[in-house]
Amino acid sequence: MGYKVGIVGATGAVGQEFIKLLGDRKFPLSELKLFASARSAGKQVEALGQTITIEEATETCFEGLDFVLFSASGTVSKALCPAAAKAGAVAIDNSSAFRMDPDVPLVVPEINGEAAKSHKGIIANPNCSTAISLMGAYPLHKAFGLKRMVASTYQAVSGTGAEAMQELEDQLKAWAKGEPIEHSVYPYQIAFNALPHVDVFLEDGYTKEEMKMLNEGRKIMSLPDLKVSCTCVRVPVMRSHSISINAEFERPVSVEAAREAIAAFEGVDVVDDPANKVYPMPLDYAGKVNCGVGRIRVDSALDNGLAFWVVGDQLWKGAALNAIQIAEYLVKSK
Ligand code: 2RA
Repeated sequence: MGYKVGIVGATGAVGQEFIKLLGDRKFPLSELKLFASARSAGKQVEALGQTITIEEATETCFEGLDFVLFSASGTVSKALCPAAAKAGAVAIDNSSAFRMDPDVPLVVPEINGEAAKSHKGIIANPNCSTAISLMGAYPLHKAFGLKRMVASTYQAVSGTGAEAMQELEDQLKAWAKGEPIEHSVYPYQIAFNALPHVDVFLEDGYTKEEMKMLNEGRKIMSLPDLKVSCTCVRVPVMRSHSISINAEFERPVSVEAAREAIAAFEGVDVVDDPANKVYPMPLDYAGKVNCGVGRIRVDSALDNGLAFWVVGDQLWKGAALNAIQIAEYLVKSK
């Protein structure tokens, strides 16, 4: 049996990865429809061996579809996910629009896949740095009982989209030619820099991105009392996010038991032999399905503490792959 799938935001960085991954993973497709803004409507693109005309995403374009994968703005998702659900499709939304809605499951399939089955037409995909972080933190929670996390992210420009990826490339080329480096996507030049500013600042000094780690982490892991303090930093990396985590647990920890717990968890690899310079790095994880965890060590600054480093492809596990894995989970559950 094949499924009719629509993609809203088909021309964006994540939208392009949706198309690639549906093909690479041989998702059982009977029809693929591509939707974008009016500006892109009418363009023809080659996708999965067929020429597809991009349609404008409207409230009436979802009839007959089984799944609609969204990676557009929160405004677009708020307007169109309900319409997709009303048309009988399952809307899997990569924006933050519905993540904290009590009626919308927020899902990382390896962690709380079952929650996807309780959907009422919309399923939320977590924020990229949250999904990647939890691929390291959750197996350790299962082993030792997670109480508190301090996380520092090193986020790739792909998290901002294709325009930011292009800007970083242009800045590096300008530098190589000795030309002036211009910037427009971020408040400052990103090449050779690090910006402690991802998303909007809130009154308490944290950013919305930093609060996602707390709020989404609590919902996905069903840990309402989990404490998280996060600092999100944009770095001149093209595609994969990295996160440094210091975590405190209920029960005594050991590096050996931590490595075993992570190795036993689906979707994440232990990459941890620092004496031989073996640890996960963003360049190694671009285009990888799994996330990698390394630099695992006892954190003596905490009771039952572990420090570790998680790396994952922001466009894949941080966005497009996780959404498609949710659809795969529902298909397998039928
Ligand atoms: C970012 N988490 O990295 C946001 C969106 N992917 O910019």
